[in-house]
Amino acid sequence: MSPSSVGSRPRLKVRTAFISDVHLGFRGCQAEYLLDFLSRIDAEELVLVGDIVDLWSLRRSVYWPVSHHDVLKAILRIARGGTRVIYVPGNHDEGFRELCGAEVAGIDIRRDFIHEAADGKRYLVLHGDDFDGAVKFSGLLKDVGEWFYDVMLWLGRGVQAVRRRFGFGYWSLATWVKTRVPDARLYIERFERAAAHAAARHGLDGVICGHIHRPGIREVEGIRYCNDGDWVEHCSALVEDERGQLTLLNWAEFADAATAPSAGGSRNAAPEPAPALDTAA
Ligand SMILES: [Mn+2]
Repeated sequence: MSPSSVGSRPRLKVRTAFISDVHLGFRGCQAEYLLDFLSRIDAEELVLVGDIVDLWSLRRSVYWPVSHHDVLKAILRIARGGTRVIYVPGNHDEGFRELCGAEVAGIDIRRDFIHEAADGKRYLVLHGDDFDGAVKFSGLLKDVGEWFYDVMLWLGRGVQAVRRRFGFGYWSLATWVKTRVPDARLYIERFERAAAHAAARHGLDGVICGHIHRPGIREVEGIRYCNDGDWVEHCSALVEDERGQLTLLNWAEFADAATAPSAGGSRNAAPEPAPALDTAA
């Protein structure tokens, strides 16, 4: 990964960029940060790891601001510009799974696939809802959790507006609350193990997924587990450089630092990607 400059806009050159859990059509989607990311990334391959459009939320109520539409346009523009774009639909955009195996507007749609990194390591790429059965949460907890998640995100937007006004960086109330729930940690551990086991069964070196809104890279039982996070709470992307090195980017932090250099000392330190439970998944 090497930052280069085109005019005054710095661009980030990567071999592959993985993003997921964008949730277009859902009020919690951080579309502005994502538009900034898409306009500044220079990737040979862009992988959309599911839950890009939130059909569940759109079925409840139609919410489609210009910025969400602009995200789709930006993705199509990237595909036209010569970047290979692969789309792996998730559970919130499950309707698109019918198109798996097809190519639409220059975008390859896949249920899952194997990504071979520049260092020869092979990764299973899938959204991650496949592991919900292994993680097991009761229906009631899931319903309450979904409602609670919406309320947290709504309250969080108010807090975020105040923080911005006073020059503080991005912060997620939902994440803050969930890191304090012991069950959330257990859920994440079970999910990570299930994902690692799936990669091991296929004889692969690692797994790349999303779904739980919890960015992270770690070794789980000898398997490299990578979660690219989300654009609701974290504004995170997983990127691979020319040597096959995988890194997580926190784009809210990156963009805030780039656009508000004067904020300097008043900004909070980089928020460590914190456990987040995708109860809305
Ligand atoms: Mn999901």
